[in-house]
Amino acid sequence: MTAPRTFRIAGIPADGVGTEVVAAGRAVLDALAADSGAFAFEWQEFPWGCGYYERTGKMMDDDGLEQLKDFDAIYFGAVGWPNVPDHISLWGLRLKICQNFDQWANVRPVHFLPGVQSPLRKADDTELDWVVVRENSEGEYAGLGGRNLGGRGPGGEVAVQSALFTEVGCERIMRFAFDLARTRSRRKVSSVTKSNAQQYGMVLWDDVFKRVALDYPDVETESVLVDAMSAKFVLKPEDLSVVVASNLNADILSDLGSALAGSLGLAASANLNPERRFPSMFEPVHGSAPDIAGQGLANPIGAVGSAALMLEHFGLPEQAARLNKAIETTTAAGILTRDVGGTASTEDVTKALIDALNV
Ligand code: GGG
Repeated sequence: MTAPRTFRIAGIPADGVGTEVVAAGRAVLDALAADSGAFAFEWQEFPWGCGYYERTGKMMDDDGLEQLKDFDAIYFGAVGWPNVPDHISLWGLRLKICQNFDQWANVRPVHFLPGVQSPLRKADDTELDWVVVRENSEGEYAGLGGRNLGGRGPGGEVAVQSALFTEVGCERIMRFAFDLARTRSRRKVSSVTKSNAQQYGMVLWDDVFKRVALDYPDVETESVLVDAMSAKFVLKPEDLSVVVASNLNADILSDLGSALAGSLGLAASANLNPERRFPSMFEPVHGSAPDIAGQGLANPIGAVGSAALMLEHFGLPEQAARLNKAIETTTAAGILTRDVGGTASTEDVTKALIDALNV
């Protein structure tokens, strides 16, 4: 008998409901692995986050990236808590990992689930399913800028926040989006900018998009301004397949997409380093949700869907499909947390997902 293939996973639950959903995801993944007998997970959990910051003044260890770099993947919860300014917690953990590990492709599927009511009436009788591809390394999140002139006294300070667009950064995320479109039934990429107002970086984005599109004549394209795309998400979502956008625009659009699918609690994501020079990171789209944290109310489906994306990354598409099917079986049976209109706890949904693995 061959030994099961073991994947070493770094767990970083971090803050708030992150702890609850990572525990749920681990339980479901371990159940799947035990049942398959073909693979196993070796977990190491890291205590980083806002609680760690309170004790040490740091969101993660100074050599944290060194500690993470040889894992097969990172399974992340959520970052942010009222005791730490949000820009400190985000830059000290999630963005530190994404940027230093060059996880430049953030894949955020917008998936409509049976038994979950969408606020869109159209969703009742229209097949809706699209993916937001977020440029995850530069754009508005390049971290370039500064504050100065505080010496002028109250009201005199200035701040500059610059967005960075490079041809390399634009081209790689666009090729990723086109390659993804080729795997889908609707071969279409929608590129999103605000290039009428932002005439440098986003016009470069548009130029690169036109150039890259020439290499994919079999893929339909459109370029849409972000304001118009927000309206399209609501009014004509059946026309979407792959939506590629800059860091900030895609972050906002993917939250809109998950809300349209019923709840942010359902949305999965993968922060990929496609070259595999570094581990990729899998996390639910939602944040730490301080209002419901610690009460057993968190929806674990975003975290479990992210685990499915991790299995795909490991080259286990059948196992990923099993997880996704378990999610559909659970929601179709009406086992739903409060954010999607149910009364089930995090634990109830986790147990239902494990039971559904073999349905
Ligand atoms: N699991 C996602 C998460 O923790 N998000 C926290 C957050 O505020 N993210 C903002 C961003 O990454 O743009």
